[in-house]
Amino acid sequence: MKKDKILVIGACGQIGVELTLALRTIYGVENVIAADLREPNQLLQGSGPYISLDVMNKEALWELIVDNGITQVYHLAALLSATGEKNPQFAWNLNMQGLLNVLEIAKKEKLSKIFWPSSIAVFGSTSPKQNCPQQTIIEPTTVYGISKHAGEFWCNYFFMQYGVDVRSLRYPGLISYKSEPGGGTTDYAVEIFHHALKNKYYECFLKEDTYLPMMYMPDAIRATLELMEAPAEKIKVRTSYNISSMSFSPKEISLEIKKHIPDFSITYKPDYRQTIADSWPQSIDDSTARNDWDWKEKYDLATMTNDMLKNLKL
Ligand code: NAD
Ligand code: AKB
Repeated sequence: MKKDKILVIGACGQIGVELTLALRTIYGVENVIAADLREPNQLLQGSGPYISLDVMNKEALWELIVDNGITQVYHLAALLSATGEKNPQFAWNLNMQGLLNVLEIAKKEKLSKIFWPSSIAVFGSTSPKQNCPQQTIIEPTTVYGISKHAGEFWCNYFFMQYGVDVRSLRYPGLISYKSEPGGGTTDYAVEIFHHALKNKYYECFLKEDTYLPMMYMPDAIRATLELMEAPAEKIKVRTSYNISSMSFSPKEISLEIKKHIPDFSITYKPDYRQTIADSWPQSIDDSTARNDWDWKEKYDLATMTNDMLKNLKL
């Protein structure tokens, strides 16, 4: 069993639940503290230590880190793209100040490693739509994207100036069955499965031909763990790595679901999230991650759909 003591902030969210459980199998249950504003998620209840924490309270965060001998932090707490647009000032404050609190404490306490996720939302409508490269024009138009773009440069700054070993991935839209998504533009790709199984019908808030980069949660968790395990000299990008596995539209995923549920139907009623989706790339070039630390996905649209339906039916 590995020796580090880990804090996961935002542990009750879509990624946090699965990441906390995965980290506990590697580092031991008692060595991974889950922290969040919310009550512990059902899957986390009784599975290990949980602490109620507001990441904006820097003193409380600092005390928690020192008192528990924390050596690594996975900082996941944020407002996502759709909810961010409803309260831009709040989203900016949480997404920026939360990260700066973590980075400042990491520097002062010489923590060994920090993980902070960025997003494909850093890209805007002036970035290439297809195979969007690691380095390109980046002009985000959502407050979420602006905060992720600024956050990437803060991570790079703390690495360059103070040697904080902070690592990051630009996750695509993540699809999972263990925990609910938390207010993003790509959430339709999770909702569609629940509605297909419950009602055999889904009204999608994006147009049928809206292609977006997506990834199944087991691949995202593995990418995170592999990035964090990689020797420091292999991590050449200290802003955030592009990672990719699949890209599809609402129409394509609905056709894939129909292979399993033949009478499933879908209609389209685009809302404000269409504008956000239209500003993002349709697919991502992640060759830098593949070259630097050997990233490779396991799931495509067909295998992800099969696994989602199988697990949601249980
Ligand atoms: P989520 O909304 O499901 O979870 C975020 C968690 O943070 C929630 O449990 C929430 O209660 C908690 N939180 C909010 N404010 C807090 C605070 N002040 N203090 C402590 N906890 C607080 O989000 P997620 O989908 O799990 O995303 C986690 C991270 O990954 C975010 O930074 C997000 O931007 C990034 N990301 C997610 C996706 C995705 O598709 N899920 C894609 C790209 C990037
Ligand atoms: C969102 O849609 O906001 C997230 C993301 C891609 O960052 N899923």
